[in-house]
Amino acid sequence: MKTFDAIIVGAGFAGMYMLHRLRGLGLSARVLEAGDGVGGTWYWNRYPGARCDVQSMDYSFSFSDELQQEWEWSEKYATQPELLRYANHVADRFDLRRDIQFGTRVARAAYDETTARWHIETASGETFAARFYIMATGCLSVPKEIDIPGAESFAGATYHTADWPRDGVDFSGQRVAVIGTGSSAIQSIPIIASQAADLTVFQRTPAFSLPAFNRPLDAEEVRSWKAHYAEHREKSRYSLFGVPDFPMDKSAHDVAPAERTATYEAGWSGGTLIALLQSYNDLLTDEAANETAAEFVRNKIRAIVDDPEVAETLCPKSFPIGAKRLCLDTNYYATYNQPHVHLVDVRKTPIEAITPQGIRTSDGEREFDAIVFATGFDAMTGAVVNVDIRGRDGLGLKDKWEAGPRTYLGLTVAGFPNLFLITGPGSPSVMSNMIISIEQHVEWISDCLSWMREHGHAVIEAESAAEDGWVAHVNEVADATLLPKANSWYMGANVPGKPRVFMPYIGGCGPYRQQCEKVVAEGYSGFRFADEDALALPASAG
Ligand code: N01
Repeated sequence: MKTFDAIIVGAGFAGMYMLHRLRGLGLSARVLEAGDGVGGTWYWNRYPGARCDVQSMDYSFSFSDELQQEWEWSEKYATQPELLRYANHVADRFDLRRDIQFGTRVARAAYDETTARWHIETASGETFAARFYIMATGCLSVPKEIDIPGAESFAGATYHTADWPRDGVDFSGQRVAVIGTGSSAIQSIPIIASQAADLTVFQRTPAFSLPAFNRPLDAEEVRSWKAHYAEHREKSRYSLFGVPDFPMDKSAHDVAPAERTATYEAGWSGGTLIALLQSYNDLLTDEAANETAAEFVRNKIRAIVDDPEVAETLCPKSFPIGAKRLCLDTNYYATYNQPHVHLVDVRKTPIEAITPQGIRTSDGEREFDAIVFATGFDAMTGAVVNVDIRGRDGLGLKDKWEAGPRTYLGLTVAGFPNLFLITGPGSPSVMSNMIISIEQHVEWISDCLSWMREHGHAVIEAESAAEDGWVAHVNEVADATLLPKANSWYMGANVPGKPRVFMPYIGGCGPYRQQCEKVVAEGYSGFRFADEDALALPASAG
């Protein structure tokens, strides 16, 4: 058995930065990564058109000024290959690879109370022991199971956007089906349409998508951005979504319709996820206000798509705008104006089965050469509970989370000493620029470990009462918004049988960061500690 101070699972942005920080503390750490390269999301999601939807200049590490000054992004929204190059550059620049073990999937992790150590076992039976066990496994890393009968019977090629072939796929001359219309589909459909002889999109729920207005970055813009990086990053850290906020001092009801439309037009033209949503301060809390923005976007869809029936099918009407993740696209709606692109509304004509030749819906069978599943992920909890994690008294994390994830600050779990989650459920994570949230969590964890060392503590565990309070707060904040109204993956609603609980923290990156800072200022309130010479934790106060 190999022994380290910390085992980190995952070599995406979170795992890489965690390793860098732990090294800075003089701790020994090993990263275990299932893939054979760094990059996490950007290692796996290689589908055509994959890009970040937070601007590249924001969607990058801020912890090293040298790094952010030297790296050159070529476009407003970087492509997957460029993001993967960036991840590799970070790994090389900080000499991370020597502590990353690739091709290693963690299967089990159990806490041993007598030694206060985690015992970790990989799928191939290799074992490790570590004082600290850190899950840096990402929020969208386990593809949802294909729940359509007959999927395995299809005679043609099948692809999942989240597990795309390395060498790419050329759909030239093929009849292609895409199932799903979330962000992955919306980014890939225009590119697949440009290759395929015929493309049919099977849509269950239309998504709201805004234009990215992607473009190359010009040198002057980059120079100016870099000159003000420090100030910009600080604004991002204390913002709602991890990028500087737009001022929101008015309700959508406070202005005349013409002014509102002009404001939405400016938001639409901004080419970002939040410009339109932050037009007014009540778009995510007031249904009537939200409807004004939703209808503005529907009218845009109606103006872009030539066939009124197709346009209406593409218009989302079953949930408030912003309650499911907004998408950002390049030519998505206009793609449906091409004669070889077809849309099937599977709410009207449900998919009955995948057959050897194609897809059968209630109105007949269509034949395909290839099917692309863009059907999403077992989000936020999937990758964590995929590992059999056992805390005190053999308690399984999967069992503890049976009715929905429970964490303190999205960082720790009562009953699981010395376990940390990076961007876990109950933290802003997917509601924010992930990199900003990753940095905040990694820094909080490394500062905590440093503080524990100074105070002679070997074990940290969240109090049950603190966890209960945090879970109640996460729910209360979510319930004050419109977000729980949608059947979204935020709610676990996309995975049959998954508990319906709003998983991320919607209170905003800045307010969340302040709460984490307050916990530290109060001497890590809500946590209890045990020292090296008395490893058993005192009884929980909760
Ligand atoms: O997955 P999704 P995704 N039959 O869950 C449909 C991030 N991301 O991979 O809504 C028919 O959004 C499903 O329908 P419904 C981003 O946070 C970021 O696209 O469940 N349809 C839906 O339309 C994003 O939100 C970027 O009714 C079925 C689609 O499949 C998250 O990842 C790019 C079905 C799944 O959409 C997930 O996005 C890509 C079935 N049986 C992703 N099962 C960036 O730009 C599912 N669907 C950074």
